[in-house]
Amino acid sequence: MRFPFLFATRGCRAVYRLHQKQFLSPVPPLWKHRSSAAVSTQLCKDDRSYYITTPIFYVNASPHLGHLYSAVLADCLHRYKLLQGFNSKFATGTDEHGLKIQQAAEAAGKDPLTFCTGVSKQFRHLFSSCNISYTDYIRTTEQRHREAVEHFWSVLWNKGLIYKGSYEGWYSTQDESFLMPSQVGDALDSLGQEIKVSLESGHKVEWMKEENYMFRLSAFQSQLLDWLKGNPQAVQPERFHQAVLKWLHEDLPDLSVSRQRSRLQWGIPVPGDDEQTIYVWLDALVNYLTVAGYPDKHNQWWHVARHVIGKDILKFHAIYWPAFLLGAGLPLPKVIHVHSHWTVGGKKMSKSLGNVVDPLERSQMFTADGMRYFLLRQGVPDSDCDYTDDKVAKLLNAELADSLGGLLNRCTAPALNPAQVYPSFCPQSFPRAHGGRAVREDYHMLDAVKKLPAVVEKHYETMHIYKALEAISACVRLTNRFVQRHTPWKMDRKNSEDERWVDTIIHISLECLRMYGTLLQPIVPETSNKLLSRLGVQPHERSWAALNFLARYQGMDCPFEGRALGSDSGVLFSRLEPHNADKQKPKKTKKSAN
Ligand code: ME8
Repeated sequence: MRFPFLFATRGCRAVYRLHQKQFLSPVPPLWKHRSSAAVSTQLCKDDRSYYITTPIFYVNASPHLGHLYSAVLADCLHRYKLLQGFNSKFATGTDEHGLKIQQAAEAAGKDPLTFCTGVSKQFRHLFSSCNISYTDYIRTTEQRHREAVEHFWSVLWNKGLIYKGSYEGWYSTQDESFLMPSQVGDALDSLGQEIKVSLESGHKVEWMKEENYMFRLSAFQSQLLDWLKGNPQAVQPERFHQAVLKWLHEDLPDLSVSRQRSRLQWGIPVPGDDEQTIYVWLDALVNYLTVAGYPDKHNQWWHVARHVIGKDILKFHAIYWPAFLLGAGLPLPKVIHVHSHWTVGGKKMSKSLGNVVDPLERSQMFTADGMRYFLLRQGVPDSDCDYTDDKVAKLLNAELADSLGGLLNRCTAPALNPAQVYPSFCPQSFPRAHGGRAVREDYHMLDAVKKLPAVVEKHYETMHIYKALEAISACVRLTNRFVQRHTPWKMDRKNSEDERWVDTIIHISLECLRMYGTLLQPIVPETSNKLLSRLGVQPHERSWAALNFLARYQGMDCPFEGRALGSDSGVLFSRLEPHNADKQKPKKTKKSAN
């Protein structure tokens, strides 16, 4: 028996009283340890560990564009950290318990587990189609998760942080959320009848009154404020950090953490009380610990946990979750990266409006890399973005097919590069001090590309991926202009001075392309692989540490100089027809572009 002390409600009360005193002494502020000057050996080792998660997705319906967005963001951060030599763990998965899922399974006429397995597979299929390189896929119906949740509950219980009480108030099944009266408003349903809805999500709410278990959330208000004030990077971007601070200055009542089993059967029973089911959000949040190896082996990963979440679930992650963790005596997440939402045609995606974008269909239409690039290039974490197929096609044509693809095509085409090599750089043609054949704009471009890895790193770190892509795209344009400016195709290779200059132009352009290909690996892994392979860059030469731009210009040896290019496997990225993207088969790219 795992919890002999928890088998009767009465027993529970006894344990609660026993631990009241312990609870009254403040829970040590664990987040402070991590920023303290005394860095232990263990922490030094952990410096190279990285743990990133997506929200686990509800299986009441098929995946939509927003789900893919969360997954692509986390995948990008994971791949970026791997490039930097980190030992990175990346978890995603499905949230399978709760009333909403119970009702969806009933509506589908299936038993809940069969229903969940079916939809969970759809998420997995989407993620593998889009190269989401998770290292762990968790389902909350797994036994390992049940054990973690039961253990977590028992820790909170033993510390006197959970007590039996009664809850009366509003509940939104769609959001699986309890709401304060101030968060509820009036609305009309599709039949014109008056209903109450959540002001935040617009979902219907119902009045409920139940005996259940309560978590002492109110006791954590000041510790949560201290944590946020002491860690201004804990919730990013800043506007979401401010939103959480604002909530914490309002009333923070205790939280109901169970539902009566008679209403909710599809969930983990409260240990020791079969009449109650654990609240789905407590169950779901613990998934992050389950993957880390909780309760026995989570230390390596739990110190370095980062969550990527949508703005709709901020309160659960930045208030409930840290409070549960503080209660359980565990470190808090290092960062909660929040992103905004995708709208479609200016409206929230919804089944009733019929505007839900199927990410699998779109990734077949635009390719996996195409969708990844679009979402990361256009998605702004701070504010909502609108999706249209037309925008996707235009962006991909301009930046991947024409600009990047065109540059690669120019510099590797046999007409300009007959020897099919990474040609030599000539320091006399392009001296460090001005005076050769290079002009001021060329030096400016070199400077911009040299600084690019640091710029990209800064933006990847704060999940402002679109800014990193903006910077890369601006550099690709500069390199195209550089080639355009010097018109190497007009030069005569029989003239040795001209030949050295043409080779130098191509050498520089290929070095630029090598930088872009390396930096773009977390965004468009297939396209980057194609680009780097064409340049002859070997897999072990594609890490962050290998980003040594234009070594010859610095007076050092360049390992690529004179090396044969890789084989030509066709256009880098095929063009799409903007006005009819959904019916268009990919076409060949333009030969060259700016
Ligand atoms: O909330 N645009 O699951 P969920 C961008 N199971 N992202 C969106 C989006 C949109 N329009 N709509 C949803 C749950 N998302 C819980 C999470 S975690 C312990 C439990 C993204 O299936 C966004 O990240 O409703 C959101 O937080 C996530 O999908 C939730 O999906």
